Amino acid sequence: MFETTRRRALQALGVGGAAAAAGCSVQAPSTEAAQKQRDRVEQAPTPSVDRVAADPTDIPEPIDRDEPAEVDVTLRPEEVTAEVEPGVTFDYMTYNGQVPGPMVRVRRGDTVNLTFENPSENALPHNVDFHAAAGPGGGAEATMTAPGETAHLRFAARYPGAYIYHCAVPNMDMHISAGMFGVILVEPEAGLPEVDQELYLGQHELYTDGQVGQEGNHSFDMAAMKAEDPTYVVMNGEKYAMTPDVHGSAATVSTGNTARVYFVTGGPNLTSSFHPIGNVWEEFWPQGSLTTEPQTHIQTSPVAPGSTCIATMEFPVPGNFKLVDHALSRVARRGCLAIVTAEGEERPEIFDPDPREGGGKTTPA
Ligand SMILES: [Cu+2]
Repeated sequence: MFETTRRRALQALGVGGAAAAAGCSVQAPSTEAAQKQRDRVEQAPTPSVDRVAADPTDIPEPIDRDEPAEVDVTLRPEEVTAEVEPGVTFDYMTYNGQVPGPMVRVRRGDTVNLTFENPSENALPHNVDFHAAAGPGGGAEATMTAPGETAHLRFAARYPGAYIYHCAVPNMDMHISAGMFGVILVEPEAGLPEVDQELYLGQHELYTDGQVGQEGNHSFDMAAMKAEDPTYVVMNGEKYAMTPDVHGSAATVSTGNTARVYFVTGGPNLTSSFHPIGNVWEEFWPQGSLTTEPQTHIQTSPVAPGSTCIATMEFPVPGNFKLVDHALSRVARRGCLAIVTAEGEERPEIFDPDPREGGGKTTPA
């Protein structure tokens, strides 16, 4: 009965059936047509939220218990209009109004009781596929909801690591590109080593009918997505979101601190070459799997769409440390950057930017 009702609701919204599943209802315009389209962005509406960028320090407390527990989690797919950068708006799809969606934290052996509420104000059906859930679709079918519906899912967190969750409706690439991805961290039974700072960052691509920086409302561009030709590549949903000039550094730490970064590539298409400029990943857990020993002193590592990494960094000297995708045109041209600021004493024995007596730079005589 419920299945039938839901299917009817989805069909009414034009998303049921094989055509939607194949994503073939949208014709790809020619490059010239796409260019013309890109010159015609609409005037920007008033954003419905102040910011869509998740606070990288908004992470649940480390788990402090020795027994399994039932953990209640509520996810709400929220369709919001927000700025990608000043003067440029985009209609995002999010979990709980932020990109990436809220970080969920459980312990191996816990049971997750998920409530999935699709608000009636939404226009589209949504769901969630947890890579940490062992079961069909990671829960996608169980949580498939039309606006106004609520679904429930229960699953055991059986393997330790950081795992992506993401929307998996038939137009899943579009929904992920509009912002629908996040991380569930399943801590090992023994917990994780204590660190001074934890950070949560997510990279993904926005495919729009505008150019980078072109003021107005950018609409989603299906042809650009199909061609894997993004307008913006961003961390936490907005151009240079977590830098001092926008929402502030992802974090400010003290020299001597250790930070642990939970990083997810939502994609839907581009692999991140994740790198900390002026640093290395002291410890690096590929794919976010905590079953293995970490790699050490890693400079740049691929993080594929639909995957994560866990990485620690140390700050022996002060300064701004840029976390980037080392496919650097995405940083210089498309907005993919976060900064961690370290404050403390200079240590010239480690790094001395001006070692000559008297200082200054020299030019040939
Ligand atoms: Cu969705």
